[in-house]
Amino acid sequence: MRLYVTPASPWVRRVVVSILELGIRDRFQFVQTKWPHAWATQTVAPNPEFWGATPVVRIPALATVDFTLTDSHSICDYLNGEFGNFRLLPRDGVARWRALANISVANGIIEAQISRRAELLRSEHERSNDFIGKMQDRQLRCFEALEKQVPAFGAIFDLAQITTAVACGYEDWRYGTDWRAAAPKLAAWFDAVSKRPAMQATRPAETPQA
Ligand SMILES: N[C@@H](CCC(=O)N[C@@H](CS)C(=O)NCC(=O)O)C(=O)O
Repeated sequence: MRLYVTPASPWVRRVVVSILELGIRDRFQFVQTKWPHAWATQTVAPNPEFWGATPVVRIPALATVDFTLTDSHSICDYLNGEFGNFRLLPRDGVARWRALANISVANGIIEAQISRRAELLRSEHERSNDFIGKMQDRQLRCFEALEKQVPAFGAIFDLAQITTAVACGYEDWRYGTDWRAAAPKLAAWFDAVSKRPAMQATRPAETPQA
């Protein structure tokens, strides 16, 4: 299976951490994609093979022999069901809905982080500081909400924890450490889980330019 990736993407990171945590790295060929900064506002063609693999042209995308999954949610669902015996996310029941509640908040952070990044890549005269402020406010509210959930985090580094850790890691890397004052328990938890080999192996780095 071919997984299209870049080292900067938090959406890619939640998939790759899931793969490493499940111990199934050898089943995947990682295909690096390159992106010019113009991706934020223009249609760009990172790689002809990738363009052919998905009409969405976003990463991550996973091409299997039978089908292509074109977002991190469906890929994580596939990994969890096909290879994880539902270890990353319970198949059903209240534990599933509780996990999805945290996942949706952590996803809200990542969506805001990436929207803000795209806005910051616009030229200064096009950029909306109101929009950037709105995304920052959302990120902070969501970090504060996850802070309240930390005491209930379980022993398994599941998809809710993986997605939360990826949101924390992207924030530290791209936007700095202000969130830590608003969410000190979350920050301490993140520092502990960051030592896991899967987190160490996927530390964010700038996307190669096309
Ligand atoms: N909801 C999607 C979001 C994927 C996404 O936005 N990926 C970004 C990189 S972090 C991307 O490929 N952006 C390129 C573009 O929008 O043209 C997922 O969960 O995979």
